[in-house]
Amino acid sequence: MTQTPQRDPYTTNNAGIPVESDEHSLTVGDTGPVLLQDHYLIEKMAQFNRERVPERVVHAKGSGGYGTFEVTNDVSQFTKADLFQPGRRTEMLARFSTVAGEQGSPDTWRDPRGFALKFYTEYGNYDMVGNNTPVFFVRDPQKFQDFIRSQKRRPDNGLRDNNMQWDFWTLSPESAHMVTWLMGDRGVPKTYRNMNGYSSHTYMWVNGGGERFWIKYHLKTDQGIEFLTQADADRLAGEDTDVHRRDLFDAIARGDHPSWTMYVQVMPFDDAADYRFNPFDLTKVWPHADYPLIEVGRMTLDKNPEDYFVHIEQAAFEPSNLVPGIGPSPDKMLLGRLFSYPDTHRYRIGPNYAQLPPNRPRSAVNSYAKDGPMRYEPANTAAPYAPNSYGGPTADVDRFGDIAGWRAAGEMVREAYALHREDDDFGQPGTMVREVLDEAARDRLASNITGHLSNGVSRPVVERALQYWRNVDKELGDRIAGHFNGG
Ligand code: HDE
Repeated sequence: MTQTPQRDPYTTNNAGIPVESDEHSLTVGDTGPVLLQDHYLIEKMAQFNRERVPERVVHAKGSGGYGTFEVTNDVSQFTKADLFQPGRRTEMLARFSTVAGEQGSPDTWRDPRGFALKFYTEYGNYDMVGNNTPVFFVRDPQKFQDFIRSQKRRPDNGLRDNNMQWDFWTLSPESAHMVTWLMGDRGVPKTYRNMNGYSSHTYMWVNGGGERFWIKYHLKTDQGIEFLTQADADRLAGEDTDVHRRDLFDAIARGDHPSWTMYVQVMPFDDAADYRFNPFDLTKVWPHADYPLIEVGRMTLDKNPEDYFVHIEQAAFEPSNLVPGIGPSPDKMLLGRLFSYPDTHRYRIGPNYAQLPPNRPRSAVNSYAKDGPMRYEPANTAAPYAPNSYGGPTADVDRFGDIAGWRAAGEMVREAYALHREDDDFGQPGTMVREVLDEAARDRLASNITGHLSNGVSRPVVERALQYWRNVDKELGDRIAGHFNGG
């Protein structure tokens, strides 16, 4: 029997027992059966069969790293959140992702990019789970599942299908603003380091005096915004499927630490009721002229995960992780997400996902949760219930009892936002096309749309798309129509 020379450290099985060989199974003679008592071989095969957890239903392909967030400006007049107090430095984790592609899909497919942050604060984990766009395709959580199905693979042939995408978008005119972003330069960033992040949603901030504000986060890349043309993106998809993952990992490894400056737009609480449009509508941006950017701090990523699966695949971001001083807003999409994320984690990585290394708070956890699969932190053993008279934790109502909420009353309804003067679908994307993009960016937008629409989209859906773009901007729509009508 040949053996590799002995080395230190020696291989063990999962129970720490030294193994007899890395290479040879235990058999009866050299042609004999493989023996059941080769428990190391059996452990290897069984473990291997269980290596995969389900990929994320969206945002499956991602990359990430650890870093620090440091406050650079005093925003304590707007929030008492510990991580935003002057001088604070907070450790954090970031994960960037594409949305519709699977784990092995190319990084350069046209898609929004996820921008998920987890801050390990003194008072538990704060998660800001945003995108590289300040708006989204739909404004009601009822439509999210349908939207995603139009982006993913068809049930019959397992193929992605531009016809489904345009069918859904053109029947959902609220998507126009986001589709303008997606079809423009921001739809394929050059690298993850060259894109901005946005909360997209409005959140509430509460200061030490109990005063409330509506806010939106912007994280501006310090590396500068850069994008890929469709031609370069297509080429890179073949040349290096993982080009953005590689870029982020290599940059951090060589000490070229990427950073982003965080800003907020702050809206006084009472402005919301009669602002021009519903400020909680996720398909709208707040004009900077009305609510300018206020600097908060800088996040810098300086540490690669030592194990991709442990730290990035098992990372569980959840918009419901809001710490004292930060609350939700009436944005229906955000309220839907507060349920959805913890639910998907329980399914994907198990009900005790909060104990996994990337999700474990760095502050005390004194919850009354107990048991369940793969539990390894002990429960409150003194008394597994509250209230108790055995010294178990009690909620500190004086310090943490205030609710970051708002007054709500009325009939139960199912309806769109329509109470504010500018609650429309096409106004903001039209302004973006005419006033934000320059001529060259408009050219690329028109060409990206034309290319996408020319790939398997049926004539009636193309017709609807031409009208959709004319609604955004007459000239842009006519220009795209010219291509299809031989003009
Ligand atoms: Fe997500 N989304 N989403 N989403 N999302 C998920 O959670 C969902 C939405 C975003 O790096 C899932 O852990 C619903 C908006 C990011 O791990 C899932 C709705 C924005 C990531 C889910 C939305 C996002 C996710 C899949 C509509 C930007 C990746 C796996 C109500 C503001 C986080 C998971 C990471 C992931 C649901 C809409 C961003 C299924 C129901 C809007 C960055 O729970």
